[in-house]
Amino acid sequence: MSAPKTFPDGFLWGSATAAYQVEGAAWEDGRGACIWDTYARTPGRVHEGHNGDVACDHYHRYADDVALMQKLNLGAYRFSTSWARVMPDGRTVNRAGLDFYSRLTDELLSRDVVPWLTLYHWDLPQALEDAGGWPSRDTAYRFVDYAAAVQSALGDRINFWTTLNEPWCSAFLGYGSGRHAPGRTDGADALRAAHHLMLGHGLAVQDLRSRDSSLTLGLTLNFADVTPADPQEPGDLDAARRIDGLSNRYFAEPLFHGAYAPDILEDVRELWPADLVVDGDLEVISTPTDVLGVNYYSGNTVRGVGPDEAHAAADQARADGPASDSVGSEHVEFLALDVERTGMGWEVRPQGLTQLLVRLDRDYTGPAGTALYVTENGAAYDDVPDQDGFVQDDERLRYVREHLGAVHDAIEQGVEVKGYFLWSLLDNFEWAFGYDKRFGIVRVDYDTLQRIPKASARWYAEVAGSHQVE
Ligand code: NCW
Repeated sequence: MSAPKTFPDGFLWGSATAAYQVEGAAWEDGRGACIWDTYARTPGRVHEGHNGDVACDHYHRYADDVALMQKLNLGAYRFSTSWARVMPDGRTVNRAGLDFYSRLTDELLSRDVVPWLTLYHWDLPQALEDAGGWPSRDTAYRFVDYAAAVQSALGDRINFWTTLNEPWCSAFLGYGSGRHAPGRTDGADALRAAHHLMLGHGLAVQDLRSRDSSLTLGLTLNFADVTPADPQEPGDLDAARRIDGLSNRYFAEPLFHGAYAPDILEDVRELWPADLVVDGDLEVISTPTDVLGVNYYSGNTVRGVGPDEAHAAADQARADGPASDSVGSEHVEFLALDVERTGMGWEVRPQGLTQLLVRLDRDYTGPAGTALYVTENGAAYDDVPDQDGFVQDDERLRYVREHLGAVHDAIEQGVEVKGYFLWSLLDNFEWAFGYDKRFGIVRVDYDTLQRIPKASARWYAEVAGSHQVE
């Protein structure tokens, strides 16, 4: 048996959720409609027409959920606020909505769980989508007003603030491939959305900083491990460069280097709206931040394909996963290799996380003095509960153990990673997959809404309590 891996003092052990995925109470206390309410009601968009109306009912059960976190030795809870709860029309503050997050924050603090707040986890108020959504520049300014409203209610008690979760998904899945709300499919709009999300991020960071210079501010990006099918083959190397660029560097370059990378701009040249970037935008977007949240789950092996093969590859790609039919993936085939996969069909690649953290530290966060946190990692599997609802989820436990080992390897290589948030605390509404895919370390019985910790939760509680992975 190998020696236990001990994590540094102060390492934050947490779990994560998002408002639309867990809260439910979709029409209570004045909450307005968000784009996921609409998308989920559009036939054919979400598995079996599921929606977030009830979800895990966290809105009413938050006190029990926080008690459970404490029982599981969790030191931090990463949650998101629902813009449509705080501002039902995207513009006007709803006090009752803010009050929920105030109660949740107080509950967390009373149980010594550090609150980590994400302002936007994909649930744009429908009223703002109707006014143009993220492809409209005005949405970035509305986001700043929303951030300010949340800060004025909770800024006295919350230190960690991240603006956006995975803007790649909001822009490219929401406006490019249409796999996520609002389900639009226009490549140029996806690029507009991406730019305005980042602009909103930068403006919000500046505004929050001016309100309270002591806040810890940043955002969370999703990253993937992208490898060429044949590293000797120029076409495959270029396919890997392209997908790495569009998924990993698209946001990191403007944020940390104040410019879109020339090779990526070239890849999307035909779609690029000439009037998109206004003077000064990139200075705003690259406003220094304190933390970068890293969401990492998987990776892809890619192959370059000629124009003749491109159509067949595109058809295959639609079956292959989120990145494969998005903007810029033309002429790239995502290989369906016979390797270990999770219940989402995502390849299990723990070593990719070590490489990613080392690379981010070298290319972006190290020079900028920005701290790294893994803000999401975890896995969905086809859980089989016993008669009491208990799940012996050995695969998930092994997935998390291996990825924590990968984080530890990065720390041993000198990368300062300051925390890890397991996705997710609870089984929840998994977007287009509805309640069919379960990421939780705690099972939710959707008939009774009972919470039943799985084997992975018991194990993670020991890890969080001891700061050690055996
Ligand atoms: S779908 C997705 N997820 C899951 C979701 O439940 C959560 O809200 C998200 O933050 C689990 O974690 C995130 N992320 C999409 C990942 C897209 C991967 C794209 C790969 C690019 C090569």
